[in-house]
Amino acid sequence: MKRRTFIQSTALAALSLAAGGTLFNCSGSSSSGKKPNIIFMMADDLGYGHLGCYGQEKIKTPHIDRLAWEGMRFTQCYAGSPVCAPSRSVLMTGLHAGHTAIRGNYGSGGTPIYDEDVTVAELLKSYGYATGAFGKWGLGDINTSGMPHKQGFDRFFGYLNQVHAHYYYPWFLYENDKKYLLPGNEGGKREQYTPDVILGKALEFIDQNKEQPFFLYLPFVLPHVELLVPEESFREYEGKFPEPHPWVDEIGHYADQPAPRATLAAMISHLDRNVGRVMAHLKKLGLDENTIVFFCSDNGAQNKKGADLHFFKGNGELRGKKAELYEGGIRVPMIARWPGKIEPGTVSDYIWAFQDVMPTLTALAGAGQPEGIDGTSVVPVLTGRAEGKASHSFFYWELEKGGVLHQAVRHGRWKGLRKGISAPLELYNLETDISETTDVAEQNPGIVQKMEEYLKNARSEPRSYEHGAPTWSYRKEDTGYIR
Ligand SMILES: [Ca+2]
Repeated sequence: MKRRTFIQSTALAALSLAAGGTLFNCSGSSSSGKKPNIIFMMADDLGYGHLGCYGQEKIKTPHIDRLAWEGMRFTQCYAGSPVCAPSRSVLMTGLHAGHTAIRGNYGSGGTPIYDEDVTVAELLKSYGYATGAFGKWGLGDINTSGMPHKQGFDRFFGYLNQVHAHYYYPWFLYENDKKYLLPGNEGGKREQYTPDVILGKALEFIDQNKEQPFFLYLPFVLPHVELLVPEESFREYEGKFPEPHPWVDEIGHYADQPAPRATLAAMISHLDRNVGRVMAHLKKLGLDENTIVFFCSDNGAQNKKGADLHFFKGNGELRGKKAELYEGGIRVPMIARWPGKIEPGTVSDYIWAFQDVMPTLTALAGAGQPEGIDGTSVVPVLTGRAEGKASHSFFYWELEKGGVLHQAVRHGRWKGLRKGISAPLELYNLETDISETTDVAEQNPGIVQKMEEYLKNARSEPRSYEHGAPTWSYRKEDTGYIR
């Protein structure tokens, strides 16, 4: 049974949820028509340094930069995890990496969240929002409890299985629980670039729901590991950079790429144009003023398949990358734009993380703080009324790597990290050492002790998972590629 309820002012919605009855708009307020639309855009593996507004010099991202100029750009916002599935799990559940349902990129990419898990979409739906998710889901494959339309989304279009989302030219996607065929990609053809197909469906969702408040979740599949982009986008960067590392995929999982640098840059600029298309669509429909738009990434940039993290400074000055708990794995771009409510051109060093997204979005919808979660609303920060420097005294991340539990803590200016529960804690002062170059644990035994105390109770054991049989495989007929 779904069990998440709100602490304040939402008794009716809570009752409705608890009773498992029909969910309805029960705000009882005549102002319900003025609830802001919420668009939450999230790139995949886009690093802290990949955007112009975060210091990128080689890749053009004018539309996202414009969001930052017109809104608030955060310099210390953190993803839920350094990898895809748990980061999305934190985002959807409001529980941090030591409590949330999915703790790693398991198995075949389709490990589901359960019926008992309550998502932000379910809460917003109970508050009268139309809900849609378009892109890479990653929290439950076909015929599992984790499918988005069983987790609060009225409409879903895209990839259910996150390994399926490794491919930009597959021969099918899913529309709710139905296969949606892409004949232009059959037999190895590359005619239907899924980021654009998915965006088209998302714009339709906006059209269909323009008269009522909607929550549009856009987990983009760009610029994740495979390096492929349509020809017209590639041309913008063709020959612009030396290409000393053409990518040949030895196991044949990802496509080969002779010009990885130009392709990665083109993919990020392509993503940027798609963000621009969403914003232009909002303006065209007159929804621009009453819509709050977020843009972020699910984890730090990676360095595989010729993505050339160092050439582009994809994670800026941050140490590490995707799948690591150093800042490069978890600190991500985060921008919020809301005309008339968020002061344009603001840069905030407020510290917050993905577990805060659920309560932030429910607060925007006029609901109170959901009970039993780890997050807290940052709406007061967005509207310039916040006190304090962080949403929490302690932030927590974990990721099991090779059977060893890696953990990280942020406490004020301090960042702690250990590779194994019995391993010594590394300590960094992020105020003076954003690149985590110098371990200062020895000089600060009091901070180390405080963090180790916190870590004793920071997490619960993950529950058992039903990974299920893979519905996705690496067969060539599935990828649609001819190699
Ligand atoms: Ca990712």
